[in-house]
Amino acid sequence: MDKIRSNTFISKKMSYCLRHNPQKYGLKLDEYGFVDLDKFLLAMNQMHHFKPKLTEMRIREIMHDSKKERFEIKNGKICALYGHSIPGIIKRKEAQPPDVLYHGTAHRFLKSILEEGLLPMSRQYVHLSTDIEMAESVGKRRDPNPVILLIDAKKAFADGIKFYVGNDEVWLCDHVPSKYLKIR
Ligand code: HQG
Repeated sequence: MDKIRSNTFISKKMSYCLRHNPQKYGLKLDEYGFVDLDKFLLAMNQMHHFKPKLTEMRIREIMHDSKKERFEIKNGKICALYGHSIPGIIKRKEAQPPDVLYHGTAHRFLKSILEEGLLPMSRQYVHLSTDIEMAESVGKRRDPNPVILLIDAKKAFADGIKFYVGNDEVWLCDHVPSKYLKIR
């Protein structure tokens, strides 16, 4: 297995555990989505029998090599920065977003999005990007020629809609009503 493939493989297992199913690994996330790194490593190795064993150094290497900032390690703990679907809501820090944010999606979702606004669907939050390129790559997961929506985050924030920090490029929101959306 080449390195990129194995990075992706490990990263996907980490995301699955930290975003969607820590329980399956015998782990419980705290209210901000963190879990003790030692426990995480033990559980990941027990479940997947990684060879060589998954270590903190290997995880840091994967994080460093990735284009996306998916995880954070802090005070001996690790968390996923976005993408959660577990039942208990993971708290994120509220902050003032950039004036404009972007969301890439499939044409087939457009009608419903323009009616209902952007909804979290199976995740805990709506995911918004700080730049068009990122929104495009997110949208391409579902449509080879995705629709890019511009979000008037300045107005939405001024109107009291809450925004939360994912990482430097990903912002989170509970719901974006369609009046703040414009098709690029
Ligand atoms: C759509 C990946 C119908 C929404 C990505 C999206 C991102 C609606 C889909 C991150 C709707 C949900 C998140 C409505 C929203 N009607 N469809 N009212 N509101 N949708 O995967 O934002 O690589 O849960 O447009 O790259 O695509 O895994 O969200 O198409 O950063 O780290 O419902 O996950 O990151 O899809 O992706 P998702 P997303 P990783």
